[in-house]
Amino acid sequence: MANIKIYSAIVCPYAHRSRLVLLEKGVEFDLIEIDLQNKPPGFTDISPYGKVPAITHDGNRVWESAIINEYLDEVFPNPPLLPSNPVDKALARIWIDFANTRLVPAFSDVLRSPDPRKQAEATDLLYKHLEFIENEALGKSGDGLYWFGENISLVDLSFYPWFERLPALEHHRGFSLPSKLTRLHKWKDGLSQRESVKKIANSKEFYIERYARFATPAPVSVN
Ligand SMILES: N[C@@H](CCC(=O)N[C@@H](CS)C(=O)NCC(=O)O)C(=O)O
Repeated sequence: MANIKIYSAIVCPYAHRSRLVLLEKGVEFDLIEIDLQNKPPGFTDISPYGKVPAITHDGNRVWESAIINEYLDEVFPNPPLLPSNPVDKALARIWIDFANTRLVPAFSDVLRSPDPRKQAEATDLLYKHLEFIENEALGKSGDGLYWFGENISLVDLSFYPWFERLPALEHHRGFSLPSKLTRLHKWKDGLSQRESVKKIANSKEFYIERYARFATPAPVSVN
């Protein structure tokens, strides 16, 4: 039995991040699928916020995907997934924060907002964030495929799950990655070919179907 357990849900992009990190590290782990609509009793003893992902390792528990990923990078240092120099390491953390506080909320609002005006605003914002990534990150990372050039990092693995889910935005909201963002296309296509990514990739049909309920929520009943 592996001494790492990851509590995950197949549809969850945050859990996807941490599973990718475990695969990139080549460590053995047990995957525990949590039904988020019907969480097992006592789940908050493992994951205090009641969310996935959470991991247990040698009797300790860690939750929050960005924190889990840094923890994994520290306890399994090979291959390293954060740059070693302090400036690039700070930059990596800034980009992961950008994913969490800017890209992901805009992605969610495009998909989930029932109000067409809010959807349009979120769409503009999402395009703006993608352009920012194209120009400020990938456009400046040299010839290598990844955020930091030749070597994959936690930044790539923190963003990728939302890019795998783009077909759901395209299908439900008509949103697609603009073709002029050539560097971002190259990054996404390159990452999709990595062994870790291929091993746990889901089809576009899977996301289209699983995200349908967020895109077309049942009407709220007013008593
Ligand atoms: N900030 C958290 C977000 C995790 C999250 O929102 N997970 C969702 C599934 S994608 C969840 O567990 N939702 C269940 C709930 O909130 O009850 C992280 O980065 O790990």
